[in-house]
Formats: sequence, C-alpha cells, structure tokens
Amino acid sequence: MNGYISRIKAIADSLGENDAALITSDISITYLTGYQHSEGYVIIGKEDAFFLVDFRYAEAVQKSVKHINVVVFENYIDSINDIFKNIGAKSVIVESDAVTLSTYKNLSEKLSATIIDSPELSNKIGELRIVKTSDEVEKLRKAQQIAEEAYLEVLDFVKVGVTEKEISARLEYLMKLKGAERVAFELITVTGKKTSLPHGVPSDNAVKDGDFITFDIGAVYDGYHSDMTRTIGVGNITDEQREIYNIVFDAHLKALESVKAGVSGFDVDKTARDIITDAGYGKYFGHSTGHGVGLEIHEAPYAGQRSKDILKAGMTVTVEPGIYLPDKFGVRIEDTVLVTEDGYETFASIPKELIII
Ligand SMILES: [Mn+2]
Repeated sequence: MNGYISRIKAIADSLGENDAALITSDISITYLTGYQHSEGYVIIGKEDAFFLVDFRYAEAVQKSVKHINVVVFENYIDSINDIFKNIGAKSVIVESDAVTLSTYKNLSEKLSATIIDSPELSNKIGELRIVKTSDEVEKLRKAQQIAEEAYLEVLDFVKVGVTEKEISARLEYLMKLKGAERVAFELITVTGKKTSLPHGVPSDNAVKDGDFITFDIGAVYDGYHSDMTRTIGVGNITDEQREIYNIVFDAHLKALESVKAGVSGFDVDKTARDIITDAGYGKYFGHSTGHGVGLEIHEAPYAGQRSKDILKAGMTVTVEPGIYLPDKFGVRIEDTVLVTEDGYETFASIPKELIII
C-alpha cells in the first residue's frame, strides 16, 4: 500500500497554489488506487484523498482499497462538489492529456470550484509512472512469464497446415489459463509474406514450408503488460531469410547492449538503425526501436529517431528492430527490459537464435 500513498503524496505536494487535483483517467486511477476501474474519480487535496466509485464497484473497492477514502456516489457531480466544499477546494486541476474538451466544459459548468487544465499534473503523473517500483516490476515479470509459458507450449502445436488464427486463439487461451487477465493487445501471429506487415492481423492463412512466422505477443497481469516478439522459421529457409534474420538479431543485441541509465532513447534507436542501414536495409526498418511498457502497452520512454527521453534506472523499454521486405517476408526480434544503473535486466528468457521447426 505504501507505494500508492507515496504516489498520492507526490501529487498532493505538487499542487502549488491549487487546492486539489481531480483525476479522471482510468489509467491514472488504477495507478493511484491499485484498482482497475472505469467511470470513477480520484480527488487529491493537500491533506486528504478520495476515490469516488458507483454502486457497481462499491463492495469490491471498499474491500480491497484501504489507503484512500472510498466514497460511493449516486450523482458524481454532487459528490465531487460535497468533497470540494469539505476540503475547501476552490481551484482544482485536471489532467490536460486525459480530459476531453466536452468533459472539461461539463465539469467547469457543474462544479463549484474553478477547473484548471493542467499539463503539469499530466507531466507529474507521467514522471511518477515512468520509473517502476519493485512491486510493478514483479507484475511486469509475471506478465512476461505467462506469455513465455504460453509461447513455449504453442510451439509444439505450430506446424504446416495450422492457421494464423488458430495459433493466436490458442496462445490467448493458454495465457488466460496461466493467469493472464487478458492479452496485452491483439496478438500478432503471422506467417509467410504477411510477416512483412509489422502489425499484421492473424488470418486463415496456414503455415507453409519455408515460412517465417512472427509472434508479437503479450499478457496482462494485474494491469501490467508484457511485450515480446520472436520470429521462427519453418522447414526450408533460404539464405536470404537467414541473412536478414542475422542482421536484425545483431541490431537487437547491440541495441540491447547499449541500454543503461543515462543513455538516450535516440541512441538506443540509432545503435539498431545504424546496423540495419549499414547492411543496406535502412528503408525497410520503418518504425521506432522501442517504447516503455507498464499499465499501458506503449508508454514513455520512447526509443526512436525523434526521442528526447533519457533512460533512468527503473524505466522499462523494448528493443525491437525489424526488417520488412514487402511481398517477401519480415523479421522482428523484441525483448522488454528493465533499465539499471549499468545496463539492463531482461524480462524475457526465451532464446533468440533462429529456430527452425
Ligand atoms: Mn513492442
């Protein structure tokens, strides 16, 4: 619980001249309460904090959330106004990156306090979320472990004739059996020519001899995501396929080796990109090298050509270079890692040498 209290306190301490923060985004609410929620509100005043939920969530939240005052509302506007009155809140900030214009207008009209659109509040929450606590790291590890176990099991099932959709359905089923609350995104299990589509959608295409198969998969455990990509070969793989695989593998390993506190996301991307470009395939690597992973599948920091993020110990980042040859095949290899002072710890334990089934 202490983790949640310190997050709330950090926001209370950053209120400045304002009296309170009204948090409306589901992800921020989960981050501050530990409860995955929709249609709730968190109010953080200088002395006290409140979690407002409706009847549907009341029993579960009252049982599991002990570090914040839980308020069950019938009409959220009335409840928020009551709390504002009780804590004397006249000037209240909201997250500028989470509140839509219509919500902002509605809250401004109906609430007793002056509602202030605050990029600083969004930045503060972002700054807290970007560095993971040990508790969050455990959940990220567990999410990866679930995805890995499902992946290893599904490899026994993958053979010529099995369709992309069957592979993805089985992976999702296995992840849920192993404790995932859901998949982290629509699983990418694509074969043959479709591996040249970085975000291809599984179809009725069946695995054929000579195919590459790309698995880009992840599970969610207690709100936290995992993200891993492996490319494998089926039967008779060409020299060109091996060559491209080895270039991506080299780019992946060198970029991984570059990860440590103090290095920029730009440099991690550049390490991977230079290897792919020097090999003559730069224009076939059309996405960024990586992103953070946490309560969201894509979050800060970013490792790309426009990134200004500097890695710090406790951040997560993926390293996922790829080469995609249109109408032929593609290769991507991805691990998610935890940045440490002098390097990184990888969440994944699945080998990355090319395997042929
Ligand atoms: Mn990714």
